[in-house]
Amino acid sequence: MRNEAGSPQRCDIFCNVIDNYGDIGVCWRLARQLANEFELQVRLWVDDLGSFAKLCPEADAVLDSQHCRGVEVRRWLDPFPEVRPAELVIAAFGCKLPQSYIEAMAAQESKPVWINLEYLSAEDWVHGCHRLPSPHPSLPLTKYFFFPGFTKQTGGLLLERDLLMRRDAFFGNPSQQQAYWQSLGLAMPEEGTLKVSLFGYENAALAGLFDVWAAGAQPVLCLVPEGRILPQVERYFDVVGRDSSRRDGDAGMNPDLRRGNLQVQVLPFVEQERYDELLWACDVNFVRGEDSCVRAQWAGKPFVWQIYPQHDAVHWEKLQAFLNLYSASLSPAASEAVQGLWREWNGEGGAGAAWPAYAAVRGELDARALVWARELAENNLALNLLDFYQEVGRMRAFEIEGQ
Ligand code: TRH
Repeated sequence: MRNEAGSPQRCDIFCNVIDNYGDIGVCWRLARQLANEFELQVRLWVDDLGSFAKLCPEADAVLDSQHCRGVEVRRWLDPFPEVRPAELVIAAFGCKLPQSYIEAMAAQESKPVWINLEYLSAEDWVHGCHRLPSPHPSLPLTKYFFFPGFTKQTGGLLLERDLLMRRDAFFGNPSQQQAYWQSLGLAMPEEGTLKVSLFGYENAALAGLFDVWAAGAQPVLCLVPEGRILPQVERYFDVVGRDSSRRDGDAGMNPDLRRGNLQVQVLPFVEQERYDELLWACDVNFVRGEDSCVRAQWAGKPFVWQIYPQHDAVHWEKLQAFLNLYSASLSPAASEAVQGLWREWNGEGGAGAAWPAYAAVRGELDARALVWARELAENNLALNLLDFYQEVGRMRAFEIEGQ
């Protein structure tokens, strides 16, 4: 908790949902953290409450205004209602704020600090753009670019105050782990079973990887949260249409999907706070997009990232930039294994061929993942945002004094 002099009291976060759950996922996480850890009054403006309700099932997607977990959640309507802007205004992922809201910001005697919170990238150019000001062309307002990232020259990553403590408590408590598996309707997996979570987009490499796991010597339990990759999983096991009673979320009604040494269990999409437990409970996590990728890093377990594909293929540069950073302190064998599997999983070709080399270096990856999480934890996005808010306040005071 910190509500010091110079800290904002109120924050407006604007979220325009483009696709999937990443945009709202990041905004919802940040909103909760600012409200619950830093005691800000947070209003989250969302244009797609249906997506929001997937992450926060207690939300009612038909309401224009509601309170969830300490956050005021508002439908982003057009025309936009007349409201008093907050002192801290966050436009997520470059979304365009309503003109009337911008004018209301400009009309405030003390101008809000307007932040453009950008997408996560490990590319070097981010260092030069983080915290850059962009003065409004006609109004007395400045917008600042704020880049999350993995190095000290960036805004860091979203990390709740108690997350790593809760994770370590889970790791150290077999009965908590057992309760978790029971909550999935599963027995605690036997010693020696490789537990994998698999959250992904459609992926041409899936069947090949499943084949390798099915034919391998080690039993693999693969947990697949319902979502875009599910139809492929069903095709692999030839269950399409056979189980017409299955509804989204009815994981318990899924047939037992097995081939060779591979068992697949489909899971319901859970509320956002509960997704971490799945990552903690597994040995290797396949993740996608932005937010689940960050959560996999906090889990301190080896992970495989399916990056959000972009039309102009710029995502390959993003992927490589992260791989360079992540594998810098790995042995050559581990670095090559990680790069091989990640490239394969992102569609470079091959299907499952890279798995054996990856499995062979898992011990090293396990150790590295924990250290990596500890290192990243030193750069906390929410704290950095609030520090930046104060810094802008000091800069403004200095400018006024100098006039
Ligand atoms: O859903 P995504 O593919 O979102 C993407 C990316 O963010 C991408 O960068 C962006 O450009 C694009 O959307 C528009 O993947 P992501 O970011 O991992 O978001 C998924 C969210 O869903 C994350 O907050 C975790 C959450 N989640 C749950 O709450 N419950 C679940 O059961 C699962 C599997 C995920």
